[in-house]
Amino acid sequence: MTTSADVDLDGLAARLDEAAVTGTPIPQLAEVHGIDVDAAYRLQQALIARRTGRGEHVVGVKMGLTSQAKMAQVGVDSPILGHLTDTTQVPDGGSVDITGLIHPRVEPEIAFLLDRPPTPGMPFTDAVRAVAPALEVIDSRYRDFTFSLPDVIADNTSAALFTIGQWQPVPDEVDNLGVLLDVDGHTVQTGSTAAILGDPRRALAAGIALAGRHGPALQGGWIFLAGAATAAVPLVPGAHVRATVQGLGTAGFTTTAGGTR
Ligand code: 0L1
Ligand code: MG
Repeated sequence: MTTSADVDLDGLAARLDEAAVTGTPIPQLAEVHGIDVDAAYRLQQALIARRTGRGEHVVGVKMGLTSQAKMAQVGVDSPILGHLTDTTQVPDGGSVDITGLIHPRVEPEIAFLLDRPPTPGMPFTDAVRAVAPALEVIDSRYRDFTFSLPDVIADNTSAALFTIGQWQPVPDEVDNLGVLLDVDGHTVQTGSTAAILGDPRRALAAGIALAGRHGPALQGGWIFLAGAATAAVPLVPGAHVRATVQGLGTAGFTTTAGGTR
């Protein structure tokens, strides 16, 4: 097996990028190429550099695998950090064509609007300007939605699409808000923000630590998607999807098999 020092990270980033662009799943990369967690974050940076080179802009970051339900669903047990870009944001109430995705799933989340570059130990209300309900669509570029920890990190933590509801003033408590995921008017998942590392503020602290170690440098005005409050559910065209977070309102979109956002 080659070591990560020998690996062509740009070449592997190109394979992951092409898988996403063409909607074609690929075999896992990490074990065969000796990619460890550190190299996987460098590979993720190379992938994002390809996309920003095409004109995408990074608008924030996302935490992944922040709940026991999600960790159990994919068999990986460590929180991870990915990038959010402008072209993957679906407006609240908008519609989005998902036919180019491979095996999309959707999950309800809570989002923070960063007020300034956060530092370790900064009080939550200094770091965060506003809070919103959110939806994330994840779509692993690997066959059968199976991967190791380095694989999923390299694949930008399966990030595909996201929607942010109306930003709200930071509430006194964010650690035990009820969360619903509705599809076509039926509640398909229920949870609590407590499922997000026990308290989504811990997800921010974990994200600050991961960003400090692996990048990117977090910026004021960026979105911080803190993680899912429930397991993710498969997403099909023609679905009306809505997340509700207690006291914060809703975020929603409709999926199509054609048309634009
Ligand atoms: O946002 C997430 O929690 C997803 C992280 C990657 C694991 C997955 O694809 O389910
Ligand atoms: Mg997520």
